[in-house]
Amino acid sequence: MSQDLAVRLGPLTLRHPLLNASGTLDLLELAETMGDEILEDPPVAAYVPKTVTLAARDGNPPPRLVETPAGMLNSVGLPNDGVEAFCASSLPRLLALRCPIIVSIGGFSVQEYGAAAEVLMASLLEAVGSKEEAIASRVGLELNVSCPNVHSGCMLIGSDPAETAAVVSCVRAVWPPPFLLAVKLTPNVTDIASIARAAEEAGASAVSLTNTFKGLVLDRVTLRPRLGGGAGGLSGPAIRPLALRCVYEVASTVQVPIVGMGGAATVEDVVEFLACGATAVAVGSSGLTDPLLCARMAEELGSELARRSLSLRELTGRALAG
Ligand code: RRO
Repeated sequence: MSQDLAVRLGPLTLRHPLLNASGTLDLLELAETMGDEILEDPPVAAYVPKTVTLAARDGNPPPRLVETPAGMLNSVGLPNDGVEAFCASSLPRLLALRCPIIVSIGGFSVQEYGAAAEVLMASLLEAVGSKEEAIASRVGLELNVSCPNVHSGCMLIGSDPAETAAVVSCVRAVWPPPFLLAVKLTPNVTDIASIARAAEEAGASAVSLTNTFKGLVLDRVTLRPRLGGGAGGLSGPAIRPLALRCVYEVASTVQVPIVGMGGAATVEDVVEFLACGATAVAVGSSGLTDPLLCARMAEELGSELARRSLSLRELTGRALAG
């Protein structure tokens, strides 16, 4: 990697633009099979753990995943042990990673997001000490207002500009600037750019997009939904052109940095997201089968930029008019 590939997401410096999408890479689990070296040299430039909620959840009934042409459909349903358990068990190990972390929180009301962010901030202040700058350069927050697999909150909040703004304002009261506050947007709306604008105006310092597209797969024998949860969220290469369009439209609308995602599986895909205005690119489904993919694509990105005689800065946003 000869080029300088470092990018900034607010106060976080990423050594290259590749990270994981929440819920598709469990670094602590990977360390159990691959050894603790993976934590000392993580394959991602920032690590985003699976979304946590204020209260523990069991998630949706199985089956939770089904393959589709060039993709997969999931209805996992946000299983997690709750934010307090996350702060007690995972957070201390994640803070020792050699890369920033972006904690993802979900919720079922505006107040729940605020309460979860407050628990996280209190734990961080206790773990790292009261030096806010020390935390701000290492830990960001992503508000998942886009999980398609629960019946209230989350995506229903993120489908409405006013509700999205209310969540951002509520969380900003306990997670103030300069802390990174990214909002993860759903593509299951008529006008994603208007949601991004609402998030930015309410104080978000980044947006990540897109979460999965709502879809349905039937069992062709029983003609019933294949997934235990019924419908689900579609991801993988099948959604890449759809996600790219969203990134392109949002990049034409907001000033805050964008984490682009949706079916990126090769360095050429990464180049496209960057050209559409993404500052960083997250890998989701493709990382499930190849957890080291981000590291490899970061290496390849250096060569790809050299081949095109472009710097990362020159590539970023190249597809946008003007
Ligand atoms: O857990 C899930 O079912 C899930 C989540 Br939180 C999300 O953000 N996106 C998705 O496709 N599935």
